[in-house]
Amino acid sequence: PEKIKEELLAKYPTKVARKRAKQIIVNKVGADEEVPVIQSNVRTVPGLISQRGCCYAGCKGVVLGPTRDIVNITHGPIGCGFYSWLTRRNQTDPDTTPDGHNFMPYCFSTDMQDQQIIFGGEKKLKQAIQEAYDNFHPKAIAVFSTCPVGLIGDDVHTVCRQMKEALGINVFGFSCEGYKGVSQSAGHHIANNQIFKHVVGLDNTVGDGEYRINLLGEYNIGGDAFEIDRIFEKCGITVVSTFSGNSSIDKFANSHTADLNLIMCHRSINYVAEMMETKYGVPWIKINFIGAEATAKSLRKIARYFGEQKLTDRVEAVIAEELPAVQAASAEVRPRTEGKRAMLFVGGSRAHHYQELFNELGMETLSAGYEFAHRDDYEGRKVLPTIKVDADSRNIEELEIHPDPERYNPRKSEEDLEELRASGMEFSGYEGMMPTMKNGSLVIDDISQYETETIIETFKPDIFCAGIKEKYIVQKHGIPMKQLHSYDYGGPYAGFKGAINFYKEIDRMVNSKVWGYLKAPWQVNPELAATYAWE
Ligand code: CFM
Ligand code: HCA
Repeated sequence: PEKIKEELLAKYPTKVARKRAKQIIVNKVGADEEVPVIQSNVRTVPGLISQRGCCYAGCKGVVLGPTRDIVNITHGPIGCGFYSWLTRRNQTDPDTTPDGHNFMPYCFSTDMQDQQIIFGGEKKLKQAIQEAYDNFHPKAIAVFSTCPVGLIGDDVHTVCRQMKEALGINVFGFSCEGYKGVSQSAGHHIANNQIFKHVVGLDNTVGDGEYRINLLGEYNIGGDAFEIDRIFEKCGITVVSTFSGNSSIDKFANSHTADLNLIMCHRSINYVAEMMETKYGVPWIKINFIGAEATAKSLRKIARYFGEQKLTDRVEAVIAEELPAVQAASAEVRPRTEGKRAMLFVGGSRAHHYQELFNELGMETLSAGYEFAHRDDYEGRKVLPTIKVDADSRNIEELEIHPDPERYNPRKSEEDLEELRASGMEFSGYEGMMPTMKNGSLVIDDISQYETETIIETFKPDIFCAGIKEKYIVQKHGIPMKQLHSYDYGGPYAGFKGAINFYKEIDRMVNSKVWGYLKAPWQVNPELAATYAWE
């Protein structure tokens, strides 16, 4: 692997090579090994073709996009709103109750034009909020800033405050201009801050349910949250809110009344979990519902937290009921998937979580990386104190949160927590991706297209997982490509039923003969081959 690393860097100019060398890491794990440091959450080198998106995408598209009953208005040129409209396949319940709303089928934008760029866009934004209110009478309206908003200096927060007063509904804005921060990750943080400031805590009603949890960082792509909800319901676990798959604003408002936060995608939502713990005393644990074994493990962890035999028994019964179908499906495909090799390059958590599902298929992950995650997602949260804060991260507001004078209520006593910790339960912890990967595997942060093609040519993996921009490049190398963002047209892949879906899909893909027949025209007719010379 060290040689491949050298090869990856060889064609870069010295300065670029030096930077990329810190982001392309040969993994080291073992009893007396420290997981190596990987540079991440830093600017992409201009000119490298990155997989990344922008801050606006992380805020509007990822965190708030799946909430059905907020009118989410993109303040900016129409393309930003249009591209972030349902391309992520976040599903929702239509909510046909009398006071339910579902704005998912709509794309709201101020459709900013030259006129606004020159004279300012606040007036048009105000009109858009009024128009949305008149037409839909929503419970809440949120405004998302795109790059030009910050450049021309529109004050979306003042506009929102004025319209909140005028309309008497919750109206709040996000300064999530695309260029803020180095990737989508900045947008997650901004989204977390504003939703915590403007929504969480507004409704103090404690609802029914003995075991009340929030599921944080699950966005219901391809129906994943539906499958997880099905399992929770069977177990008798009450989901107070999901951030933000299949969500509604009322659920966010009430989320601080839950007794435990479960973090699925650590990267996108750890801020809400931390703030909720500080202000309201709700502890959080990391769970993962990608992979049948991981699902069973996560359910047991939840049962252990609540510490009641009744729940433990029920969870065990559900696992016993669900696992046989999963095991039958994996036994069916495993002779055909065993020993195959995968590569995973996805945003900030799936490159880690999906290794579980590949393990269940007997497949090894040769190389993996995140688009925009931070060192804690790679090396574990224990490195948090050593992460350097640079100008780009300082750019994102860090809210100062204090215990709520009335509502702070630690859910477990210090002794209970100690006892749980002693039994192996980790609170506020995430071990990260690298400690779970093999020694010698290549971990690459913010991979470029050049690096993608080079590792494909070198390793010829049996499957490559990434996003839409990578899909056809990979396929042209004759390698099957699975989108782990949108799931292509498939899913759910979470939970028990999801695992079965995934096994079947990967079996179909890695055993399809079509890729072996694929030859580019210049491979069949050498006279079409040409080499460009530019030196
Ligand atoms: Fe979390 Fe996500 Fe992901 Fe993410 Fe994303 Fe996504 Fe992703 Mo695309 S919140 S980090 S910003 S798990 S949209 S549902 S698939 S890159 S790995
Ligand atoms: C985003 C959304 C995205 C893009 C996926 C892709 C998603 O980052 O803005 O590149 O295919 O999951 O839809 O990550």
